[in-house]
Amino acid sequence: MDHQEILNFAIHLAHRGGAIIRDAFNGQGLSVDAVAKQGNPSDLVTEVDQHVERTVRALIAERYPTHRILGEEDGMADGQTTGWTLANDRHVPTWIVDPIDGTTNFAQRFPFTAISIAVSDAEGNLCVGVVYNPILNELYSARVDGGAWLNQTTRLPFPHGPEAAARAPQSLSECLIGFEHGSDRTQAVLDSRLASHRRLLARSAGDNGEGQVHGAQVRGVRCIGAGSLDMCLVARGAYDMYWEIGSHLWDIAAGTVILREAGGAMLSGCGLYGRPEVNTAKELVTEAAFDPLGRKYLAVRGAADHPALDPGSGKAAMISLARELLTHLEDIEVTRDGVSDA
Ligand code: LIP
Repeated sequence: MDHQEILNFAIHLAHRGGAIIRDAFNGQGLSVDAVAKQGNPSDLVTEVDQHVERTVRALIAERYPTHRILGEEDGMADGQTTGWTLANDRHVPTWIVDPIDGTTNFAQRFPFTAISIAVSDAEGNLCVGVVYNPILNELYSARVDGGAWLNQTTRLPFPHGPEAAARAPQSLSECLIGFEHGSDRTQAVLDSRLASHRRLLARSAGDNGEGQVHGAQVRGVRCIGAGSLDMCLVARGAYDMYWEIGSHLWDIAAGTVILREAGGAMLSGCGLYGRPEVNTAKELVTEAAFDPLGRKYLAVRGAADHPALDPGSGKAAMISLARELLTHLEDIEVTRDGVSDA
């Protein structure tokens, strides 16, 4: 597979879909009116999501008729609803399309919304990713071994280069964290997420007058409502990490390629709070343990190596901080993508 050719076509698709999104956003095309998916008012779809996905699918099928396509709105092109894998015995690439990530933002005309397109090879390796915010005209793109780019001209992370690259923070109190609340508002899930959110913000140690607190006291938490753009903010180096349980492959697939090419890492976001038996199990929080279909995600930015330490020390320090972050976050049970109807 020619990664550059696929990337060029993915960028073309992102511009085609992005133009439809921008026109609707500006009141010049389809309606931004949203309806609730499966009766959940926190999970929206618009006619623009559907039109963009259909347009992108048709263009891919015309150019690469044998390739598999997996989209947020219509699932697998061949109708397969369970048993999804990226690796496949047809030996063909898989396109992973989120026509509009951040649909709530789009419907509200809040300008953080994007089309996200990724490609994995037949062995299941994510190798091309494009995330395009057509409202702010920011296009993030990457292919394996080609670096990650903003608008095809600015290398990520930003600023780039050995002198400019950011060092690893010394503690969680120096970290800015992307955190999404997702669309599952059932009480147990919401309680768990809010408890995790609170623990991230709470003072790191000591008595707050109402008893002992043991939070992470991170520098700040942001919820922008679009997982693909959260991923790109980590790739840029604007966020130190982004955590979410419950989002889907199409929210993070393109961002995974962009983040890795920017020197960062994707890890399992499985929460470790209240699970002392696994708090020290380093094998749980490694790049190798990341499951793209697992719906538990922790994205970590790259970091410059410490001058006195071995190459790779910057990334290792970030992964170590990521493990510590997970000890403040509760796990939430979710069903893997493609195990039941998505
Ligand atoms: C949304 C994400 C958001 C996440 C939601 C949902 P959609 O995607 O980007 O960050 O919290 O669970 O997946 O539905 O707007 O494409």
